[in-house]
Amino acid sequence: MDKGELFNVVKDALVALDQDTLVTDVSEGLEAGISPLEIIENGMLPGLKTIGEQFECEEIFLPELMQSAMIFQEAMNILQPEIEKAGAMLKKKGVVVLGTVKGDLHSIGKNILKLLMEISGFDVHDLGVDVDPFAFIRKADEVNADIIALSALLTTTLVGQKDVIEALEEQGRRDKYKVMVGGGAATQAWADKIKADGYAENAYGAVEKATTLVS
Ligand code: B12
Repeated sequence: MDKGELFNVVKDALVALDQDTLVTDVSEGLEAGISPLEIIENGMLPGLKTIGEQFECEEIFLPELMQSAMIFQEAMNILQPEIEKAGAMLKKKGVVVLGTVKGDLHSIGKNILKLLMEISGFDVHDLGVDVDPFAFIRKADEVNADIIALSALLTTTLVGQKDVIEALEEQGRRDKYKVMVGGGAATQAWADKIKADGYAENAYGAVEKATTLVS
């Protein structure tokens, strides 16, 4: 199987919610020497995108959506240790406090961002999902962070990103931290509107932006 075929079977297995096939395909890809990040980027994320589209046009429903997230995580459990090995020796670039904003339970993109930031040399403190605005600021104070990174996937929770920036402004220390926003619901226009310091559409762009912000 060549790379392109492997990416397709990985995508198809995720869309079919076929955990056994997905785990086998992902393991075969690694054995064939394909980079775990490429498997995520070109196989698993396109699969998740299709699932999102199917959910939107009501071809599948919440139980399938939840199952897809669970299966995605099973495959990540195989890929993640391989990715981490590559980043273990890096010099630290900066400290990041990361989380998904209040009311929002989506974690997949945040977890990918965390992984990519860590293997790029950032020290990442992940607060998880459904995080209160003040919890971000408290953690940033505690660990002397450079960046607060806020993920939001729902249009209804996007406001949680603005809340963090406003809380910092009200405390008179907006300049203490660089605030980055992202996740499926965020856009560059939104980031500009709330005066965030950085936005990126994907995790690679986010790492580039974070690197610029700390240098
Ligand atoms: C999986 C999934 C779920 C899973 C989440 C499991 C988990 N552990 O994450 C479950 C089943 C729990 C779920 C629940 C819901 N979901 Co949902 N979900 C999805 C789905 C299919 C994939 C999301 C995902 O992981 N994408 C892949 C990741 C990699 O993308 P990402 O998060 O955008 O992250 C990338 C970038 O944005 C960036 N990034 C991420 N964070 C950050 C942060 C910063 C600072 C930066 C710079 C960059 C960055 O890097 C990442 C990698 O490149 C999407 C559809 C879609 N196309 O996105 C719907 C989707 C997000 N969900 C949706 C909805 C409606 C819901 C529910 C309300 C459904 C319901 N009726 O209950 C609930 C809400 C629950 C809640 N309170 O949060 C809608 C949102 C619509 C909207 N615009 O508001 C979507 C778009 C589906 C749709 N098309 O209708 N969901």
